[in-house]
Amino acid sequence: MVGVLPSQSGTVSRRDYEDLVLKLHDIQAVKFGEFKLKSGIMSPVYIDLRVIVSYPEILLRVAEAMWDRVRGAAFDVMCGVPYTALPIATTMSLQHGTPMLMRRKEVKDYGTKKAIEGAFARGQTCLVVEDLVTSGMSVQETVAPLEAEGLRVTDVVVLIDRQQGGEARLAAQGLKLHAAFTLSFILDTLVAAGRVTPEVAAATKKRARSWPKNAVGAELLRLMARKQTNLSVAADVESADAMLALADAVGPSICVLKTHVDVFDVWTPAHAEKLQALAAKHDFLIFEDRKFADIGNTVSMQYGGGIYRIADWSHITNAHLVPGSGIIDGLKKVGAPKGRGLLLLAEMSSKGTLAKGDYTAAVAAAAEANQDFVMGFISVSPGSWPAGPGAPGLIHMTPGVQLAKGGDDLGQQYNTPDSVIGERRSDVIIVGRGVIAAADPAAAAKQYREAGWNAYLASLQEA
Ligand code: S5P
Repeated sequence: MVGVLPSQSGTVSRRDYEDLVLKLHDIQAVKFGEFKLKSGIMSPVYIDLRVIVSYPEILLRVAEAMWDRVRGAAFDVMCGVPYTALPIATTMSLQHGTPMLMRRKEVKDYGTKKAIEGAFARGQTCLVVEDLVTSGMSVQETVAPLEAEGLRVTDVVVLIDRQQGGEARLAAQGLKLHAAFTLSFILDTLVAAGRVTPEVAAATKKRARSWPKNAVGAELLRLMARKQTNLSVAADVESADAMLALADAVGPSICVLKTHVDVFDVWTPAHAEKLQALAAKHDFLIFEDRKFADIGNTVSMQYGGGIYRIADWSHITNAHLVPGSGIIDGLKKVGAPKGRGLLLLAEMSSKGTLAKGDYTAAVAAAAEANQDFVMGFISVSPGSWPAGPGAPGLIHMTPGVQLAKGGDDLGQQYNTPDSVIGERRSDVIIVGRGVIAAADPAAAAKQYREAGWNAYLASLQEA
């Protein structure tokens, strides 16, 4: 095998790791940029490892640095998380002769449902190879189909651990994380090389801790940034089939599809599967707007079971805090092991809502205390909350949005995307009839996406 990295007693030295950090910085796989939340948070380190494929020597070093970290772990096959980690896994496979598998990002079709490609036997152990771990969510999306095929997964190797809860989250599932680098190591190395000031590095480490603690919240922010949309469409249409058709039509424009599946006369696991496939195809998250409102024990049954089995397919759901914080515990018991996120209703868009003042403040406090599972709020005017818009890292999603201010005859009140995102300081607009009642919902979604995202970018510049 090619000894690409200078090594002492067969291992990669600290110097080699530092050198590799500088090379990754040279090719801008690691750079500084900003992506802010309304509450003032940003992710100043921008890591995009896709560029590595253009630098074969660096790709080889990356693969060797990761291989070095999993020395001692036992595995029969390896599976790269699509897409960025695939060339890395391939390089590791070629260098060390360990066979590789591939997970399909979109399951091919509903007929064959082949999620894992390659030759393997049930009971074999599979190493998962990923470029970056933030919260651990995308790793989990790869582990699940591997385990469904009867493979054992015990170890995960990544190039960079962003140190935002991924290691603990994976450990809770019995997975050991091996990282070539932590974000702190990268920052320390860049400071030592004079490429980043100690002040920026310190601020970066501090800010990194304000990234959403809930995995779905973190994923939503990444998704918004890569897809350039803060539009959620409320798919309040007449049937599950119509909802699926709408999801396919507006999918390219949205970050979240919001559903009320209890308004359909038929809902089957096949509908849920098709919706999940559309979410993978178009890169959006699913939000079943169930508005739970019972004691913890009851909501855990309603969320995990029944006809709808919401926790099985919906990344996000929401709840009222009327029963007290036991409702969060009850939902978390079911949702946390499945990697789900919860929004708390802090305010409502409807006329005469009782969710205001002290109630809203109590919801903000409960969300802050439960950020591992609570990813944010349904809110209307977080910018005017007396104590500020809630803990940093929590996301605001706001319904009651149309291009013109107004309402319906049942109490709904509409504000414009500019008002909701600019003045009221929310993050995501939720639009139902503005899109679905339009003659061309796909075109309307494009329009709302543009209005929402422009308002978002404009308000970040002011912040
Ligand atoms: O306060 C609220 C909270 C929610 S989640 N007001 C709302 O309107 N919603 C939901 O947002 C509501 O259930 C519906 O699905 C959507 C608004 O739809 P539209 O047609 O009025 O835009």
